[in-house]
Amino acid sequence: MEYISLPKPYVDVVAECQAHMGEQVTFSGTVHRVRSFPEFSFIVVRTDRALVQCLFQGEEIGGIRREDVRDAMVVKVTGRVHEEVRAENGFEVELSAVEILGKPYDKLPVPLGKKYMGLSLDVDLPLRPITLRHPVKRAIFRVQSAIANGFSEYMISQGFVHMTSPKIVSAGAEGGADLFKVDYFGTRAYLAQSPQFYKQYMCGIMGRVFEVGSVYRAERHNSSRHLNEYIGLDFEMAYIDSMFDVMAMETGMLKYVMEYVKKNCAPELELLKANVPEIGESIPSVTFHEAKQIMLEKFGHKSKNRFDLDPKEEKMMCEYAKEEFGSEFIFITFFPSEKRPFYAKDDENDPKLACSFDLLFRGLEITTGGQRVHDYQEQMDKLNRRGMDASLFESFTIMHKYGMPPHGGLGLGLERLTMQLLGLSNIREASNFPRDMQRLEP
Ligand code: AMO
Repeated sequence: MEYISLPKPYVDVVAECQAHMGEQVTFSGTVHRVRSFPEFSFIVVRTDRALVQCLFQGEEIGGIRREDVRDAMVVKVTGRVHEEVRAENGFEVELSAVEILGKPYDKLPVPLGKKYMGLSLDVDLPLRPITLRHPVKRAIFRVQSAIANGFSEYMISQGFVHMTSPKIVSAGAEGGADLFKVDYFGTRAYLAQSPQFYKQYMCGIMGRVFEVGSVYRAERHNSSRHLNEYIGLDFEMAYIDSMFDVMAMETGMLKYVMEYVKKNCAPELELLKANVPEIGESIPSVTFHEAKQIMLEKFGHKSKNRFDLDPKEEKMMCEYAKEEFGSEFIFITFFPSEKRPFYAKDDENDPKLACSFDLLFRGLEITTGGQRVHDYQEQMDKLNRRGMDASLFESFTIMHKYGMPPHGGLGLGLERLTMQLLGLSNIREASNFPRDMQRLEP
């Protein structure tokens, strides 16, 4: 029998080296780049987060020959740290021992050691287990992880409970044809289009809930803003007075997330040359109707879409928000009810409009949200008005039947937020292993 004790603390190699100048350190990583000179080589070791320059003097260290150290070898190195202003992070490690932990069996298929690899997506995506090792590529996913963590932290601080919802479901929540079918032991099932129903149920139970989870859309848009599987940052909150409470919560959350990213990802933001937006006390908001007017008056643009904004219009409204309010975000509210989902609450003053909003950021919709129908009769009437068979939605309307608080929430696409924050031109760059119409691997 053995006892397994607690783990050793995680060591940040750069901080450890900086704290031990002039002393010996040991750490592990992968050989990122080797630059050889007649008497010595610079071995740049890629750790979990940084590149560390190591100096290999002479022809051999402890049986390891200098000429044998090559790209992609996984090593454990020991050496003395000393200041070196020309090296990344301002120090260098003069090696005294090298242990080989893993080795490559072939030449790397991409130039990982270069500052920028300059790969097209067609070359990059099939090789993602390797290309994501590149410091610039992996930085995107450190930032993405921080966005999700900042989101979770803020939600928890506001009394939200972290929930999970099933991804194999019997019906779509968002309507439309973009459902992936699944054979569920001989019964037709689908991959969840959103956690919509479940977050509504849970908000009737917990009051405030959030989820970070996979969302599946079988849409056939092979566009730079659509994925067939993405990560949704969703929340739902009870006892709201209106959808404006939901929008205020999103404003607070985004402000927190941006600060969180700045605090936790400074090296990555620098590497990616990212510009984190400033969010003040509020985000400007205009109604859908006002947006159409603004586009006509300011841009001479007569919109053809009666129900939504198209991508060009989203850009226009962001340009307007930047010029008029100095904001990189803008809410659009009160969309025509007809094309908003059946669970959206209609405006009491004008039932043709839904209490539903989108949030645009740097020219792209990143969020949809709103107030939901919470009254049973109102939900049944809405289903009937739309000619939907209410009996198919009994497992949804059961919550309304037995009383629900006024509530609302939103869904934010993690990859879209990452893409806009980092100025990426294609959403696939913001998904580590993207699922699109052509891609099921890796
Ligand atoms: P909606 O369908 O607008 O709303 O989705 C919410 C947000 O999810 C992101 N998104 C996508 N990201 C990548 N690829 C896609 N194919 C894709 N589709 C959507 C967008 C979008 O704003 N249940 C509602 C939300 C709510 O009201 O709570 C919903 O799913 O960033």
